[in-house]
Amino acid sequence: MKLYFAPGTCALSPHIVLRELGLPFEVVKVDLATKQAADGSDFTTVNPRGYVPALLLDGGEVLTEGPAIVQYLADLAPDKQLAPANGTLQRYRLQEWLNFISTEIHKQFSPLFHPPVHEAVKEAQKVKLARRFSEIEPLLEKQDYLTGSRFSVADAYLFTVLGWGKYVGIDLNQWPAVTRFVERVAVRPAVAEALAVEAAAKKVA
Ligand SMILES: N[C@@H](CCC(=O)N[C@@H](CS)C(=O)NCC(=O)O)C(=O)O
Repeated sequence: MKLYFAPGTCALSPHIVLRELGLPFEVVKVDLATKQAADGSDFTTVNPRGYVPALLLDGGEVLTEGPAIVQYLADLAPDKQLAPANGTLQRYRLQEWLNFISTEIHKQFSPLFHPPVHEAVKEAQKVKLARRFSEIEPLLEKQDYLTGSRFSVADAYLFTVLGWGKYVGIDLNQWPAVTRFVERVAVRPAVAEALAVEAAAKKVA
């Protein structure tokens, strides 16, 4: 499998999951400005929407959309228990979290990264995000991970988006349990590895 990614983006979530699962894969860096991939391909031929992550499967099919990719990966190695079994209420709880992170956190961050967006809009986005972090705080005071005591693909995604606070002036220290969550996830060996690979890729032009 090949994971098309750009350092520091939402593609970190499936990158972490691939490493947590110990699956064989390659990472291919994409220049999001030019849509050129480091393997020489025009990334828009891989994902016509032009955004990462995209996962090229061994059979040649391409899977896109982070929440779908991480569930596909988790189901390749069910023994690692990064997602509850399909059809169970717990699996829908996981999907509830993935959708919440995608729509209520990830996409609420997006305008903050666009310079033309008016400051007042950015401030309103930050208020929305703060409300979401305040909702998660009491849960993470009670339990280590979103779905309980076990790390899941939703935690990889939450960790990824929480990492963006520092770039847009959101100080996560206002939410101590959320901050501890980030610290707890950051030291997982697979996560540290993914972060190191992405940091190295960022330095290469
Ligand atoms: N709906 C997509 C959104 C992916 C997305 O927002 N990717 C961003 C990076 S976090 C991106 O590649 N943006 C560049 C672009 O849209 O041109 C998903 O959940 O996977």
